[in-house]
Amino acid sequence: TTEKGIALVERDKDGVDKAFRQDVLAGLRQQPKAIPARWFYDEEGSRLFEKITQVEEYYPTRAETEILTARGAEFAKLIGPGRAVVEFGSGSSVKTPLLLEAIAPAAYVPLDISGDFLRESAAGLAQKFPGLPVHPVEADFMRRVTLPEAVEPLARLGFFPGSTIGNMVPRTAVDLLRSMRATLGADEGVGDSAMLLIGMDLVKDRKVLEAAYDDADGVTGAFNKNLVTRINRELDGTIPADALTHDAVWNDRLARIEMHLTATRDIDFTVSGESFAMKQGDSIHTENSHKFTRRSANMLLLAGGWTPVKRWTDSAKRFSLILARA
Ligand code: AVJ
Repeated sequence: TTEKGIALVERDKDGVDKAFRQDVLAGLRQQPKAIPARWFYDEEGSRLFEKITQVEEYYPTRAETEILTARGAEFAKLIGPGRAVVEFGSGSSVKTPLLLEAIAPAAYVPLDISGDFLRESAAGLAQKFPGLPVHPVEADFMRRVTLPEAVEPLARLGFFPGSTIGNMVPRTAVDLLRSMRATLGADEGVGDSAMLLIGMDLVKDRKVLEAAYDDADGVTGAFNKNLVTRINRELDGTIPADALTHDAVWNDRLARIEMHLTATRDIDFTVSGESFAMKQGDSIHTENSHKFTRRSANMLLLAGGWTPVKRWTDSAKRFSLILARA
């Protein structure tokens, strides 16, 4: 954790996030080229993602919200009241209140690397739940996080909705699940009872999946291409956006949707003064979104140190929400 007001993000003298520059340059040097999906979410990227959640073809947000709305009584019974809810990533406006309303927690601890998102979501939640202590922590939840002293005596529930775990390759996902165990204090006193409620999207017809990541209105395409705009603006890039097209393809061997930016002609460009080239048909791999079966989801959780307790799906069986215990 950091002290209040101290930014976690390290910046160059020109104000650019050092990790962003490093990830982009390293990713463009690779063959095939790949940039981590976390860099989509600048202000415009976050706005476009919100827009994606309302697109007809993009079902995950609606499906998960349906589960959270319908299963409140079951959450209450299995999780119980009085816990500290630790959300990995700042709460979205809709999902978190549904959970908090259902289980009557004793505290809410949103964790996020972005202080801005954190303050926004904490303020919104505090307003909706006037009696609930909210303790935002600015931290990188990929590592173990020390929770605020005030929640030390409380049993914990980790909350990780959205199938964000699906954006990680299995090795990284397992590392994260283990970090969550450590953050929630599993194996030490009160943490013995730690639980995790996690959203995981399901394997389905490839046409449905590909449409969800390549909607007819081009919102997801704009989201993907915004990464180029961000690189050109923040890293002094000359990538010709008009020569890159949005692709979303199901990789059946690895059970994931992959998003790419594919060159429609041979191009040369520079980023932060470094030169790069792409041949027509070469791509920059910008995102993986892994999809799970009941068994693959359970196996991933078990590998990360979590025992599945109960699983819910939406009525169309598109998305799963899984409760696990440490
Ligand atoms: C951030 C995991 C919810 O993989 O579905 C949506 C991001 N990318 N459309 C996902 C995303 C393209 C998304 N999550």
